[in-house]
Amino acid sequence: MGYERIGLEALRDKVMTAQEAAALINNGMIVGSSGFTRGGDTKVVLKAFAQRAKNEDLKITLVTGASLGHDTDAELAESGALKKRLPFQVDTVLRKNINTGNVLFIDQHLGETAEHILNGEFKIDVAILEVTEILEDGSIIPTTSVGNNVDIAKSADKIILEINTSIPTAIRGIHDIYKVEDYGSRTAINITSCDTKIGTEYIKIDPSKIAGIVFHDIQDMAGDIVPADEATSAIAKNIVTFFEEEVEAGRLTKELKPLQCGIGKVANAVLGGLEHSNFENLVMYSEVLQDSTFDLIDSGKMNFASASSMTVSQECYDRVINNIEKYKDKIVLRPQAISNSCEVIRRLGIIGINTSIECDIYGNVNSTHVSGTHMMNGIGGSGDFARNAYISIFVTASIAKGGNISSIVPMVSHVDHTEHDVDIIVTEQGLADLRGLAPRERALEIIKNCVHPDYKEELLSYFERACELRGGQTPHILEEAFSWHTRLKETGSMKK
Ligand code: 0RQ
Repeated sequence: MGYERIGLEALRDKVMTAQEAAALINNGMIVGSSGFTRGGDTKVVLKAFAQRAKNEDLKITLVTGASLGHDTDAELAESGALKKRLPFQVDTVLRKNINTGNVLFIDQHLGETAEHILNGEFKIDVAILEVTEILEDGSIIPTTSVGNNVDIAKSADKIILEINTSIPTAIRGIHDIYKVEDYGSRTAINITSCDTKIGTEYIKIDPSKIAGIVFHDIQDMAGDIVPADEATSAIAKNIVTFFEEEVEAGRLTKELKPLQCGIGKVANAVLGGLEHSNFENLVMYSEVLQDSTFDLIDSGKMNFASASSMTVSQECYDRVINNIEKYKDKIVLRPQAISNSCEVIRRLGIIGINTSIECDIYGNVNSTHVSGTHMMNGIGGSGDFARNAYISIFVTASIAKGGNISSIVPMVSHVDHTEHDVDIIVTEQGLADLRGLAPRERALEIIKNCVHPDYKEELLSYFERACELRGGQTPHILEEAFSWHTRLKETGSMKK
């Protein structure tokens, strides 16, 4: 049944069922699990715990790398097993529970969670980690993500390992495990290009902490690939044109700079747009590898991609996992404390492309809260990259919900990324280059280039009246600033 994957033979009597492993988790515990946007999530123990919680009064705090697949978050939320969840999620059932206040949610920069674990805010009681094998000294090899596994394992009192036999042990060598030292003895994270490796192929853990080993052969849940539509294709085209102009102006070369791209249909369309462009020898320093990354690698456009996880369609998953040797010198998976390290992002000079729910006339961006109150997914790594990128780009369709919502509003109803961190805003209407512009100039650039025609006149009128009536560095009419959101609430549309 895969016992040869347990190199440290003394551990073989720790093999148990998912139900037996779930029984090691007690009410009130802080549980850390592997998993980052579906990649490398634990697949059986948390689900068994959700089943247990249907009949027992059990609530845990769950810390992961990012979101989980296989409806695990939904099952935990539905059975009432979650007291608190961090640092990211994308599940509709969990989202509902967060927004009704049933589950408390900490929306956290993904690059910072490890710090919060290590400084003791979230001392992990039980870690559950997916691995491909346990080596002779008890070290472990992660699967399709690294996430916060290193720090979760270090903090945990007990460790449960899920050995996923569907993943070939040949995946060993794809990870670069580096542990940031404690403050006081911390040195530079010496990554000077996307393909620099500074660590080991395995995560070193204390084998005496291993309390249970569970086998399964369940693949990662496949990512949904939403094909590019008119709006996302136009956004991608606007970005490619911008890159071409930057090359012409001598600020970028045909290799561009290391790319970071958020997840979702816009991100995939943007990277897809590069496949048919003149850019070459591209590299990526991001947090998630998506289908478009592997398409760029296979077409010879991209030389190397670094991230913390891979989240791809079934077709792409099979292509990569069954040909893992082919990709070993083209990709690396790192702990998210490294993939999202501000120090490394700033050093490499990254072009960060992330998505907003709405942005305002000055370039403040809301990526997380619908109408200022309701959580969508979370900030994810977008803040780690936006704040430190060489060029920070935010993309959004200019309208949502059939045109009843303008994604460009007088004032954002929640701020994730301030105007100080946002260089470029792109919609299907056009691109606003905000570099070197003061707030009053930024407003005109955004209104001129990005706003949907249905909302342009009213937004310009708002800005002009704000300048005239109130003035200031960043003119606003505060009693009117959220009138578009209140109109949406009252009438179902932001339109007058
Ligand atoms: O709702 O699904 O009900 O139709 O928001 O919007 O246009 O499908 O776009 O899937 O790329 O998601 C910002 C949420 C965009 C995502 C966000 C509604 C819209 C739709 C989704 P429906 P789209 P996407 C990498 C970096 C933050 C984290 C991040 C996200 C739904 O990209 O979570 O970037 N990003 N992390 O109708 C109300 C508006 C709206 C709106 C769109 N203004 N008001 N609803 N929608 N605009 C990932 C990690 O770090 C792991």
